[in-house]
Amino acid sequence: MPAYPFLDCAGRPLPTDRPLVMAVLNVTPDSFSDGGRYVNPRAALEHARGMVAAGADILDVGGESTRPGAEPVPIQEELDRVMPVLEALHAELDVVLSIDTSKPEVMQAALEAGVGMLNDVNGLRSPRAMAVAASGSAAVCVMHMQGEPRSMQRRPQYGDVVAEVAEFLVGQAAALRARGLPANRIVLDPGFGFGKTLEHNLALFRALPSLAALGYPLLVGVSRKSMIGTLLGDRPVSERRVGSVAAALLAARAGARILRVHDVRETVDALIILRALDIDTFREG
Ligand code: HH2
Repeated sequence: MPAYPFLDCAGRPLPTDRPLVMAVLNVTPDSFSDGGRYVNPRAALEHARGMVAAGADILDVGGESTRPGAEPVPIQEELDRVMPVLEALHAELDVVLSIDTSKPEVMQAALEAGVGMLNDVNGLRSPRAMAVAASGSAAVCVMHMQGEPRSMQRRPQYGDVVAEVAEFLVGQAAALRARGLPANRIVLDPGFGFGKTLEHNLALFRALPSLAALGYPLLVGVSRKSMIGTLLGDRPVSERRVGSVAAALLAARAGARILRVHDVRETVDALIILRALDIDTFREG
């Protein structure tokens, strides 16, 4: 567990002593679960309002799908997708905004538009991304990915997946600290489904308590992903909601502090029940 009581998202504190809900808002034509639905800024804003009303703590806006096989999007196209939405959200909603991007140019523009978190599926591996992260005051989510979206699911291979993912995350966190980021602006994420087979994902999920003990809040994103579909007997994306909420609850119980989800109301409800009934996770003292 982190040794500090809050995460600093560009001056906005978020508590780290309870699981927070990060709502997914993809303004892309091709995301695996909500692609094409919120490309229009008005539709995106409407959906965002609903997710905030349902209890989202963070809105994670993405303009480039990272699903397996996805092709990269040019910088200007990604900016054109996300900036109008970020600006409208910032003007209207009282919630921490996160930008889901690996491009330093998009990070920079999003910081200027007031985002409180940079969420990089590439784990700040680009030195320019790291420099942008260090120049702002937003929190940073370092996610592990083996390879790149276009080819990452072809043949993922590890000796010891848990050890290798942990080593990468701790190393990137140390690099950010060396550039002056305080610990309370860093979040770690093992990156479920990013260059991982089902067995790799299961090993990482079972290791969540040890990953949560690395000294930074842990983010877990399994919502509607293929690991849920496979475990349920190859269910289509539209029928993975209950499985996703169940996995989010187990992640919370294992120490995850940010749950990245599509189904906000359902996840918030489940967390309320967990808090009320689960003496192990929420024992005082
Ligand atoms: N998963 C996705 C995208 N961004 N960021 C973090 N930190 N952790 C994740 O697990 C994660 C992420 C993929 O999900 P989604 O955004 O729904 O799909 P797509 O990449 O197709 O837009």
